[in-house]
Amino acid sequence: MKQYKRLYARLLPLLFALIFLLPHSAAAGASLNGTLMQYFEWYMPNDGQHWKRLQNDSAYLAEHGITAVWIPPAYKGTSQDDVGYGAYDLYDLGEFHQKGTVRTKYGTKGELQSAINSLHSRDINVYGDVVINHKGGADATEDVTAVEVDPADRNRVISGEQRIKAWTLFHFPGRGSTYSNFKWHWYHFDGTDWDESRKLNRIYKFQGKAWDWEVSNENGNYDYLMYADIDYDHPDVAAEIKRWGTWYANELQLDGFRLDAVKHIKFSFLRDWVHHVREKTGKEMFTVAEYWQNDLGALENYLNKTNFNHSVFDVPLHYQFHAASTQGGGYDMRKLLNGTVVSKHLLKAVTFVDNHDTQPGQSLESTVQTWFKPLAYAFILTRESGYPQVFYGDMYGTKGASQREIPALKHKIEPILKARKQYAYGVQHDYFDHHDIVGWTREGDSSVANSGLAALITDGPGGTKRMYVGRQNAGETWHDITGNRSEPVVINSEGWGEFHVNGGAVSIYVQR
Ligand SMILES: [Ca+2]
Ligand SMILES: [Ca+2]
Ligand SMILES: [Ca+2]
Repeated sequence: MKQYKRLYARLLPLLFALIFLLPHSAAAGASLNGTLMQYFEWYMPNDGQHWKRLQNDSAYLAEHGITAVWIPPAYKGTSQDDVGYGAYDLYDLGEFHQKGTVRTKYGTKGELQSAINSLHSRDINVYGDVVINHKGGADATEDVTAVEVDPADRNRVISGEQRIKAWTLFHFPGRGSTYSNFKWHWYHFDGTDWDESRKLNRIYKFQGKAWDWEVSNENGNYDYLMYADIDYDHPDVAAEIKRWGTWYANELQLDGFRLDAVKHIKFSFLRDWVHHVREKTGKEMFTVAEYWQNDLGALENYLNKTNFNHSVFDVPLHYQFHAASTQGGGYDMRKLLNGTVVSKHLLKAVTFVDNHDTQPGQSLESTVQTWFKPLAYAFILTRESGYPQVFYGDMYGTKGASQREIPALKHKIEPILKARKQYAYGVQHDYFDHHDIVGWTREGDSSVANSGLAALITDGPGGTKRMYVGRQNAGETWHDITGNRSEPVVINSEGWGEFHVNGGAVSIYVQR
């Protein structure tokens, strides 16, 4: 009875979410598995060709089961080659001559709209990146009274009041008042980290301002990250950013969002913002937040404070993959799910292997080693829980200067994407029973012909595992879709098979 109640408690929210919330669901086998792709890496060339690249790739993406893409910040940054996180003008999507350029690093607004039309025509959703913690590249400085705070404890003031010249005036001379007549002044921000008059890099808090709360409590209060930090206690600011969110969604016909740097933004505002844009657009607007902390407790607190109205990236799972890939087989593979979002909030986790911040040379560098990537992708793409994301840099390689770049792994990932699209359906059985070789199976769903699979991964030597794939698959002959093992496996009359995997590798058996 206790078991039953627990199962019921687990299934009820699942059922609710499948019916009302899940954009990527395999609900009742009626639709195919959803797969998200982060369509950029940090070192994309500043050639203005990226929106065209995306458009030209849309047929390939659809064919390989990509059902949504997260595009990089589409608005004007501090300069033409800004990746987009130094957001200058949220209303300039590559349309106005500002910061010395009309186009962004990725192209023009027209090219972006054309790419989105092409994606939509292939039923691929588009999620916009939302950079609303700060603004960079101000048009002019203003004289502001400020105090310095301790970088390690931002609640602690460590100087008297002083007059500084802060880069806080944004009047957008190239755009004027098109789309919005809002002009930004120092009083729309809480602080900055540069005094132009003394050329000093400190953390300055402006007179009369309080750091927003609740945000991450790292460094006492982690409201401040970079540039001019937007003050969400200011009602005009909150109203403007909500208005912008609706405009952004409508202007680009977006289907969802990726929220940048949320641990530095007032949680209650983010909750209200997501709610507001959904209400105004009348669309579901699937949303995933980047709360970068390897700590399930912090992520759960964020989910709670935002009423579970959007998802988070599964940062702890990324760090498990990273650990497994760097321990030369010494990692205990039974621990892969320990402390992860997907193990506890299966419908709120966007699972991923690497991204533009964890790739070599970047701020949160913790790149999963190349040999382990196919194992990690098999893990996120063929299991039932989580909304998986594929990284552009893993598919096509990264292009930084370092010798440690990620090579293009598309030939290794494609069969796993195929396994997800065609076979990863139905009841799951787990075999997390060995420190090296772990496995899982999917029984398949009658609504997806020939579906069902058996997957094994090992961080150590190869070996075999006996796993159950369902009596309905008895007598079938299954093959390893990755090509790593060539011998077929016959499913016995009880629905079991004896599956093989090579050392440090993955095998995914399906009925071909
Ligand atoms: Ca504030
Ligand atoms: Ca902030
Ligand atoms: Ca091991």
